[in-house]
Amino acid sequence: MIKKLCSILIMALICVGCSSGNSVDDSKQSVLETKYKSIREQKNDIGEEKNNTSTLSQSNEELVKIGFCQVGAESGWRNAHTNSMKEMFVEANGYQLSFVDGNGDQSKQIEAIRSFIKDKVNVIVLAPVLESGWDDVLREAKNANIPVIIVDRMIKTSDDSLYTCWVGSNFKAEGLNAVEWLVGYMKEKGKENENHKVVMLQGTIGASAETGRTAGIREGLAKYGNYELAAEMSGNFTKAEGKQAMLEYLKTNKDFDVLFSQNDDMTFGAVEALKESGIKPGTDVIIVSFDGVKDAFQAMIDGEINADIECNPLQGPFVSELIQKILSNEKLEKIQYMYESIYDESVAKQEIVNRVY
Ligand code: GYE
Repeated sequence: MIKKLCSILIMALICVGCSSGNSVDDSKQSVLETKYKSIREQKNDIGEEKNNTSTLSQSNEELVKIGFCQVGAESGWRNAHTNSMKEMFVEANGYQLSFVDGNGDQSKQIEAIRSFIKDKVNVIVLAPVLESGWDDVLREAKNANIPVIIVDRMIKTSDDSLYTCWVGSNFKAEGLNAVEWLVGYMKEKGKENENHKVVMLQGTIGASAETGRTAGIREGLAKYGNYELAAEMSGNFTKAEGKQAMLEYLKTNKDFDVLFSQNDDMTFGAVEALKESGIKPGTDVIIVSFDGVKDAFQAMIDGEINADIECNPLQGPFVSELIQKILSNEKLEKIQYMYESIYDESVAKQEIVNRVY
């Protein structure tokens, strides 16, 4: 009986993320999904169904006023996140949206929250640039009885009652998964016993997407004796700064064979920097990137990126569901993780057609 249940469970896991079409290539992706699912820490993934179109039932009631303050527009991932929210929070779905682009600046975000409070919005949605420094302004929102949903990056606070709930990614699990993919890849290539020199390009220092991925990568590598984390540098999650940081490093160091780059935009910059320095990305240096935007799938097909750890930006429908629950006083999960997968060069060609961002 237990055996049967196990095989049903394995079949169910294998089906996660299956796309229609070529079954041989689908099964390669299934193997990746099954393997990494087992080291994911989260229990309550959401966002598994690609085309979740949950909307508010239309009525003549007043529109729900949402104040959404976004991090900025630093990356392809960010633009997909903004679009997912803007597509959901339209009048046809019963919403009136005030949108503020924080331009990567926490003080601008704090100012935006104060203006949302002043405007008496029904719900505040915040994608915080940094983890720390939110307590004062969130207390102001709490005193004004306005629920706050944190999205994407997480905040650090000693008082959990300052936010209603959070939707985002398990960044540490993403970092751990990146290392496990690398170790598996080296094994496949017969290089598991060689010494490897690793460079890590980090996102905005102090953002939970950076702190989580950094912690996961460090912890993952520390389990093995033959991976030296030779350098860590920030490219602030942008292509230009990623390229600049890489060029700077390459001036004095060229002897590394692995690059973890904490988002695709920085990876695109690093790929340019490596090429300009006469190093073949994807061959001389194995590159593991994060996000999984469509252009990164093309780069995997072109052999310039080896693997991509997906980070799911399509959060609008889930945030809407949470808002509905808040408005009808339903019980909700405080922490919800998005469903995410892992892709590599062996599946990129089959999977690129399924990418929606
Ligand atoms: O990886 C990066 C963006 O917080 C998960 O921020 C997000 C990260 C994403 O700039 O591309």
